[in-house]
Amino acid sequence: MMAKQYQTLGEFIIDNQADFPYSSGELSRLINSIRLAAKVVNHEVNKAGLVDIIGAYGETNIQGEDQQKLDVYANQKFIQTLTNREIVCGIASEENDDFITIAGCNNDHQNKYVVLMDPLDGSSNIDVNVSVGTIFSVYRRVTPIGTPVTKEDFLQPGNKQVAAGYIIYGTSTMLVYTTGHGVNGFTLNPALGSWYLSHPDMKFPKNGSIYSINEGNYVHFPEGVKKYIKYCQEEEEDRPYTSRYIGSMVSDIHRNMIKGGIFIYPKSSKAFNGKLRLLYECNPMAYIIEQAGGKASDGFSRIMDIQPTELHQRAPFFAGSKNMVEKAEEFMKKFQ
Ligand code: P6P
Repeated sequence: MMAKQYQTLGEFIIDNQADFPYSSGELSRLINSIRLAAKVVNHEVNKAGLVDIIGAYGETNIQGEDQQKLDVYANQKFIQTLTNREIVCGIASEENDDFITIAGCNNDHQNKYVVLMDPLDGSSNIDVNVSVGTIFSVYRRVTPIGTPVTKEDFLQPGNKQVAAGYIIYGTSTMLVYTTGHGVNGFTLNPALGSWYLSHPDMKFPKNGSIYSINEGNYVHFPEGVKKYIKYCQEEEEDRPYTSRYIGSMVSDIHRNMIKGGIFIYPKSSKAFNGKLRLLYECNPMAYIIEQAGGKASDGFSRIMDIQPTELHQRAPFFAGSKNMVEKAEEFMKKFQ
């Protein structure tokens, strides 16, 4: 029997050029550059245990977190690929204190997109062989083309994103992204170096029975979160739910998008605005989740409507199946 023929990412981009309105092909070239860098990073992630590339790099990033060598490697690869292909005019990364200006070969700043990224999210899991991910977010610049980018180009609310996606380096490597016309998932065939449309038109189940939260922080949670956790654990209706927490947000949310569920990283007495970064973790994941029919909030209002003030600011994050997020928001609004 003939093996099922899957469309490749390249074919998909050509067939869906209309997804990139007003784009002179830059956005599709941007997605192409992401997939190239992802293949290179995937190769290193998959052999991390074999070469001396794991373990702390001896530096700490702006978050005060030990930089794993793969963090640094992934950051360099994505920046290099986006820079070399003359596609973007600026990049902001979790691993860089400030944004990077890219002038283009004629030093003319003619490119119109900026990219914000977490090059290797969940990197503390690298040494224990748990899946990690890359997260990226794309905006049109808001300052005049032809001038160097400013912080204003990066401090845009998530509702202005033109594209967002993640790569999950798991049992298989997948690229999942949206350009505002739904969400599609591509699986890498490492033998061929090709990405295949394995998950067309992904939809976030409206309901689910998985809740993902680090319950080790329970005593530090707001009352509303504590009440919601107890609600998930009660023997009522379709509950108790199943608790699943990988500690790698891309993996937790990817699983929940396939099976249904809610992911919560709330504020706490230990982390007043939560831990996750608004610009390059919450917003891109929220864009994907909403495009797939799910919901993403800070427990009270839409995460993508927050007007950012700082590049590395954090936000509480409640994301996933629409009905589950709305139930959690009920508890937050009632108990704070
Ligand atoms: P905790 C990984 O470092 C990360 O940024 C997310 O991917 C993950 O969801 C979260 O932190 C885990 O944090 O405090 O539960 O270990």
